[in-house]
Amino acid sequence: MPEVSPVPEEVAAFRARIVDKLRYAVGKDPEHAVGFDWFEAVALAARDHLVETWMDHASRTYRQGRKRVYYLSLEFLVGRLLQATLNNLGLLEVARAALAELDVDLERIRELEPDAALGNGGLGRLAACFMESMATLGIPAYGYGIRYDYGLFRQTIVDGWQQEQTETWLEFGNPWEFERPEVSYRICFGGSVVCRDGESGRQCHVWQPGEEMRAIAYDTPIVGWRRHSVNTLRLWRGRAETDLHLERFNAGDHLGAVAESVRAESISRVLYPADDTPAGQELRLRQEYFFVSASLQDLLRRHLKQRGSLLDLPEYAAIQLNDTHPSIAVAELMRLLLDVHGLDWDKAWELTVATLSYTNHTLLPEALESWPVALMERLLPRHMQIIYLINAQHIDHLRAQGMHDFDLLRAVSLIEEEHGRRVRMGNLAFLGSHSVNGVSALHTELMRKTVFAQLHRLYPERISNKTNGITFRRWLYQSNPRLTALLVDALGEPLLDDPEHLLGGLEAQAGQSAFHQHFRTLRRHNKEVLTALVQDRLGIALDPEALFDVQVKRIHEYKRQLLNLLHCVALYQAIRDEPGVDWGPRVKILAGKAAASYYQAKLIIKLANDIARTVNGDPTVRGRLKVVFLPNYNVSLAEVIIPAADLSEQISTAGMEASGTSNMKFALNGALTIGTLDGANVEMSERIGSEHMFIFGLGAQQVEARRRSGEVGGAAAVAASPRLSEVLTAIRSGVFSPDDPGRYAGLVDGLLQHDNFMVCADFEAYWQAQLEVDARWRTPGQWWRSAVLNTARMGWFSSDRTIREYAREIWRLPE
Ligand code: T68
Repeated sequence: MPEVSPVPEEVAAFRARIVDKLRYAVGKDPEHAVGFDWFEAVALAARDHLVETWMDHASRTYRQGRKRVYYLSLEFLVGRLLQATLNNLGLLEVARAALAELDVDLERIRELEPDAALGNGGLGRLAACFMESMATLGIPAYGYGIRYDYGLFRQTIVDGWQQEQTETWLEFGNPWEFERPEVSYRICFGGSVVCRDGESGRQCHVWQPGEEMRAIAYDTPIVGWRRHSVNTLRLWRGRAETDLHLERFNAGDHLGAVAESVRAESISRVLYPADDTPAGQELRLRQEYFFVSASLQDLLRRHLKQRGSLLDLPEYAAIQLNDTHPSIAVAELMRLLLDVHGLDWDKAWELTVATLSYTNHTLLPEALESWPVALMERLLPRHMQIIYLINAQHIDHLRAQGMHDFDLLRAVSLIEEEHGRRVRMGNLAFLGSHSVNGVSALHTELMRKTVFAQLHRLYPERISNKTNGITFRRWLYQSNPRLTALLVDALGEPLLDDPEHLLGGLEAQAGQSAFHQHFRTLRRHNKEVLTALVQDRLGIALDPEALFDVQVKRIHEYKRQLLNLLHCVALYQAIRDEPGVDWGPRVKILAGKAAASYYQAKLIIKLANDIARTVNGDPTVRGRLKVVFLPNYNVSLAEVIIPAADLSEQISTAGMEASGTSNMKFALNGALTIGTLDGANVEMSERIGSEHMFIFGLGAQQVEARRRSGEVGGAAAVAASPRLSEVLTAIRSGVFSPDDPGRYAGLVDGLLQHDNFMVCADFEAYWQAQLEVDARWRTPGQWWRSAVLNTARMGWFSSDRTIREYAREIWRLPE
């Protein structure tokens, strides 16, 4: 990133601070310090720079009585913080120079920081982008979540299969956080509820819990661009009320003496390794309640301290629920207002709805959370009572309006009666919030028509759309410093402060071949960096001149990595059949994790590796196609892969990807997208121009129509496409799995019988779109014009824009 040469005095001061931290906080002198010691010292030095702005911002917010945003999320996929922090502080070059004087390379130090992988995928990364944008825009905000000891598992590939290892990101400590043992709340589970006569003759409910534990706060400061403001990411850790039961220990029961402690701490032990799969585990519900209760107690305490009454809560606090994972907040906020703070039901409900809002991230039926009533009654008996009461009021209200239709009442009820009695968390979040939003225009429209159709009819104003965005600080300035330098060169330094509006200025350069040349040169450099990484990790040599065709994201059937692999095989067969044709060269790069219990997704990873081994080892291919599966996809790997991609694969079954955000990262970095009209791809094509993307396949309505018509199998599509037939025959017969020829028989037969994700149905269209990709690639003037226009037209997809929309329309913050 272009930064004016650092001022020597600043460098000297920062160097002194690093040495100081090394000596007095890490306890080493420069002669004996090893790599991680240096990382820690630099991180602590950088953190010092945050603290003043952090405190200023907090006390200004307090003094001015500003409304605060509370973003409740079970996931924050933060990644590494060193470079992001130095960048936003404007200290990156200062730190680089200071370290160089100490004979230490910043790049090497940077690599030593573990990724904070406290999230599964897009939902968690969105929360991290939002935190950065809120700090940049000066919006006072707290992110609330869980400080997991183990983040998302580390993926290794053994003999082509995914294996999961624990991710020990805290092994060497975490220099960014402040432990706050004094900020701790009691969290209860189980027991029973008794009814007593309270003052003024009102009945009050007293929850007599069966278990108690504590939540302890850990704060990480999150700095905005140009240190505009610093907000807090407050993560909770579980602790027992009593760490060690001394009598039991002294009586010789050494394990029993710490059992309570182990149980309490297990609540924040691991990130639930689910991505759109049914969670259904008691621990997960405990985690959800644990962090929601701690966060609500914390923010109510803050509000009461400042305002003295809870009656004006919605004017000073906006609570955003990131998906349904924190939706027990509806019942918990009611409980706190009713039972702890003595408000009456109607007032409590009014305040709850006015304070809460909810973002939905998926329409997949299996990902819509619901909890068995029996489990809720056992774990959260008071909450279950409150949920029944909310439901009764809601249904009574509808009946009073003349609505008696049984199907309608059943659909909008908080309790599902069909599959054993369960609490529908989506409906609870909907009813308990004044605003419900989707994350792309198409997704929001489908929300209105499908999962929330009936509730939407009852509350037509409640659903709105807030199309996702990404922070350009990380996904452009940090991950692609060369492109950033080129953009600043072309558009001037102010670009960095307002890329959302100024990037468009690049359009003027889109037709200039000299500019194309610069664009190509920097892309070539980024591809060399990725090539070196692939060589280093996998021993596979890539040609940086080849077209880099990339699909990186969680492995899921609806994201259709399988479709990409079928194209891979088709291309492989075409190269072998017609060796004289000018194929490629192309490099297919895939990366992503499968949920540990998701067999089909793991089989797809195995297939990718089987295909890679066969194709890369086949001399007749002569390097015109290479296939790479990069293990352990995470934020840091994304930062290397995305700026090196020529083609971005966004090929989900239309109607199934709520938004996607990697699609935005690729396009911003000048990759062309091959994709379906799904999620935010639709809005990208409107803004970029569909002629600068490769759009193919069935649309959401066509997918729906096909499903309704009962056309379920892939056999017809296979019969109509000799190419697809040949591909599937090869995979089925063991061409890629000679060690176990039957490995993929089930997978292929499954496709023929139930093409649930339209892989067969879309194959031919995808193949044709890929031919267009090849043709455009062979016409560099056109390719690079499209690439430049992709970058130029992505300004709107900044998470600053998204956050401004939330601030104005949902949180109602003053402008
Ligand atoms: C993603 N959802 C959407 N879910 O799939 C993606 N789910 O289209 C969208 O862009 C993104 O959210 C941001 O809006 C997820 O990432 C999960 O990670 C998840 C985690 C636990 C349970 C269910």
